[in-house]
Amino acid sequence: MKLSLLFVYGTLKRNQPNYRLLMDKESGETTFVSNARTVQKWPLIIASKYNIPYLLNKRGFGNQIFGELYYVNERKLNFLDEFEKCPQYYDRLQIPVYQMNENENTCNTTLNPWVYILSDFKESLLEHKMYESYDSRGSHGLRYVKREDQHENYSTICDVKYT
Ligand code: PCA
Repeated sequence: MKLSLLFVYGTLKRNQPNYRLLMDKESGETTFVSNARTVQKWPLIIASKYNIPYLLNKRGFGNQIFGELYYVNERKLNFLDEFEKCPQYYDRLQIPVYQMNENENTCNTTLNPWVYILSDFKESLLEHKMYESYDSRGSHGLRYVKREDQHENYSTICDVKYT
């Protein structure tokens, strides 16, 4: 069985709104590996009318991002690609991350997990506040609008991407 390593930084993290979809056995298998932090800086912003977190494909801007590493099987990866509308919306790229140990220290081991990232984004998104870690209930007050509550006929794509 082929397993892929995935770095999640947004709503798929533990205690975040879409975590149950990551863990749901119905759509495939997921195993937690460790916490992790990106080796390079990336812009992590919250945008669109639904307050969605995005990692923008502009390396060297923003912060080294904290997230979580999981092994997922092919079924789960296909499910998540569909959920994240990849590749129409997000791209899935491999980027280097440092693994973190139980004491939250970064280790020297670098891995190259997959990550959902936004390319062809509107330049104005770079003016948004950039975070180093995402929490839907953070002091920013930008509450994530659950997928069920997002209007089906409205495409967030036009909010954030050049199409
Ligand atoms: N879900 C994916 C990408 C952004 C999001 O909300 C994640 O948590 O990594």
